[in-house]
Amino acid sequence: MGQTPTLHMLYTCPFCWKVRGLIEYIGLDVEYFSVNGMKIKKEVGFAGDWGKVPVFTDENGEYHTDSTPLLKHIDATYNDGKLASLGDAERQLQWLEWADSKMSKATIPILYGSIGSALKTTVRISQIEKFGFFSKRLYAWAGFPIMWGIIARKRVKKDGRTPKQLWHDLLTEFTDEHGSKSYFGGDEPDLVDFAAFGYMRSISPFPQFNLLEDHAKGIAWYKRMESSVQ
Ligand SMILES: N[C@@H](CCC(=O)N[C@@H](CS)C(=O)NCC(=O)O)C(=O)O
Repeated sequence: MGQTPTLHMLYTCPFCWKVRGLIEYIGLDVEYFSVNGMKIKKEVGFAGDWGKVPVFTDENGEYHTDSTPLLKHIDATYNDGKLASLGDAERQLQWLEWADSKMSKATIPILYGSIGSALKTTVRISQIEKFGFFSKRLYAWAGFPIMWGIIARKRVKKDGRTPKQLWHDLLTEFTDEHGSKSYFGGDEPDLVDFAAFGYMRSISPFPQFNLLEDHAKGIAWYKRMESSVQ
């Protein structure tokens, strides 16, 4: 039997939510550890030089990293690889890459793409993540102009679309690929559904989530995913 598996995560980390969604879906008993966002490297120091979350530690104390390999590992080890074997393997691989390259890049613009949204996001993060007393205040007031100024504005400008339009285009592209089915995986979600769900779910604690909620097909799929993990 060994120990209960653990997942070290940040509450606002999209990569962590990809993995957590799958864990919830298959009903695996896992203990979640929220790390301090200012001390990630130290808090997951047990996993060598990786220095990022999520880190999954299995019942034998062995650690596994990187969200997409983790999705495959958890499905293979605890779910007989059922999700990986749904549908065409090549298509699944291609769309996992699509989610990791396209959707992953859309989260920062929607959260930090304007000074107003950056402020809302950092204040919310300082409320829901684990921080020390001083680092929490420092993060809320210093974090947002840094994120806004450096990364998000550059990305929004380069893309040319508003962060909302970018998300709507991605959700259209993704849900069109479902055809007449409820999920990317068909009648049931597969690993691609969990990857996309994780990216979208990481935005759900923030007020900007309402910009995604008016994508009818996207939000209908999201709600189906949400009920599948409850
Ligand atoms: N490719 C990795 C990315 C993980 C990642 O970048 N996690 C962020 C949090 S959202 C992190 O831990 N960053 C800390 C750092 O890069 O120092 C995955 O998919 O798991």
